[in-house]
Amino acid sequence: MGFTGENCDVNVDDCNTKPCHNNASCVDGVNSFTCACAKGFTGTFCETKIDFCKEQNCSGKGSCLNSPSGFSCDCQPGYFGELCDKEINECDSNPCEGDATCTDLLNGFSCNCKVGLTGRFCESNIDECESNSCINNATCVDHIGSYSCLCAPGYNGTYCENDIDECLLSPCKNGGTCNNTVPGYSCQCPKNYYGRHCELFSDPCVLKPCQNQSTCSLPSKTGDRVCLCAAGFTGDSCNVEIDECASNPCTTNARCIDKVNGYDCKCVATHTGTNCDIRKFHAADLYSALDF
Ligand SMILES: [Ca+2]
Ligand SMILES: [Ca+2]
Ligand SMILES: [Ca+2]
Repeated sequence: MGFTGENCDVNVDDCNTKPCHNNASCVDGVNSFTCACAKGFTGTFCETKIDFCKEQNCSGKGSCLNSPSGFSCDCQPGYFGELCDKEINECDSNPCEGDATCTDLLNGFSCNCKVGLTGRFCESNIDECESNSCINNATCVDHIGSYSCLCAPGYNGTYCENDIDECLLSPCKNGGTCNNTVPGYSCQCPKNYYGRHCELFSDPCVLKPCQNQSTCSLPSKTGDRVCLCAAGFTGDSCNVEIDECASNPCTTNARCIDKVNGYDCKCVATHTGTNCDIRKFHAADLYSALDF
């Protein structure tokens, strides 16, 4: 059996009928054959597919998949490992922002946000300025968990509720009077001073108000200029020439002629002297004196 030929010396090829299945290779024997199965198959004719998943449930967290050389587990979300026996820690990738506390969940995580932050990842800064108590045209500045007020000029305080008394810093120069206003302040300047802080001086003598070679000065605290008149003049601006004849200095019917800082007396014929008060010597007088 198993041989053929005239001398029965030719081995019959028992593989001739292709008895092996599933890509197995057939090895011819003497009146027999052997199937060398491809991976994943078994049985005399390699007719049976091996079920590697038969006793494998992937820890109950995945489904088993057969492959030619074994099995693999397709894990449910949240699990990993060859047998899906490990749970993924979703906090390992640090998904939470802003110093939040991460809690690992099955196939997920939750972020416990710090005060002032919100969102799945605590990525959103809550706008505390949406309802704020800043007043007097202040600007609200949002922070994390709080806000602050940026005051308009002239105000201070947490909510800009206070008017600043700028006068405490004596901003007005040159004797100006400070008035605290809400907001701000103002300076009431003394005479001849101007500008927001009375820092500018306007010299009234610059306009040359004093006439007739008089001297302009500012001696008084009231800021009024004074004209120091040259001899012979008077008046606030020295514009009045004094009439020295007004006091009738000339006697004996003399005519008075007013001059600057003085006068002339035009004496009648019988008199002389500055004020015509000296009677001239006259022959008639002599005769009169010698009236004997
Ligand atoms: Ca997890
Ligand atoms: Ca905020
Ligand atoms: Ca003020």
